[in-house]
Amino acid sequence: MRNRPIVAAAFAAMASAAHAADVIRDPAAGWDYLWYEVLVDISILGIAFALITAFFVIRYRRRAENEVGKAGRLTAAAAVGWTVIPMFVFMADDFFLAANGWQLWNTYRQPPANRIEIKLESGMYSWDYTYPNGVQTQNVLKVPAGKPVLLRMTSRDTIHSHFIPDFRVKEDSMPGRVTYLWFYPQKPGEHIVTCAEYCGIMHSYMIGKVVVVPEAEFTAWYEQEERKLAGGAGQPKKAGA
Ligand SMILES: [Cu+2]
Repeated sequence: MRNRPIVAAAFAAMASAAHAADVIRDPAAGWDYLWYEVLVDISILGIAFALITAFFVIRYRRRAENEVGKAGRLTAAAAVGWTVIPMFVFMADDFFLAANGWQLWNTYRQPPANRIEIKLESGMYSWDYTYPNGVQTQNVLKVPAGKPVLLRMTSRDTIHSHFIPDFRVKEDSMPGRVTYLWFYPQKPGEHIVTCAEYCGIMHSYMIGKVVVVPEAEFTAWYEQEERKLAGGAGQPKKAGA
């Protein structure tokens, strides 16, 4: 059945992280855990009900060609019991999962204070990012490892949905509204970005990537791009003069 110590430890960690603002907890682990929990629970319930059904099918099978069954009558108490007890078994598990999902969602909606904030404007068909220093990139979101990243998102045309499967985050971006998502890249690597809301005929080509690089490499790139931006087209001449 379930591994209770792991369950208890996971939720204790979530609860304590919610109170300690300086501790960054990766929500992705929490979503993975809940998904695993749902799979385990529906498997246990599914197997239990399949076994009970199989037992009844065998136990009450027709034994002779001309056998006619007779319906037994349940007492009122038995009828209520057969209805209420299985219902509570289901509902207890539903409430358990819903409560933990609610708690994790509320924790997730309070992004860490030391985040880097990047603006995203989505449009048919690209992801356009703007960094705090004004540097812009398209379809490539370069971020430093070890720092939470928050995207403030809007759209210039229709509804898109910025989905980064590896970080377990997905949020709609839409015209006239600012939405957000955040994730916590912890080590260098590349992660696919895809649009998860049908937005037009090129929807399936609306792909990008999150490129996570070491912090020093990110800072060097970031400052270099900032200098390019400040210098504009005239910069090489100035540098050579
Ligand atoms: Cu789209």
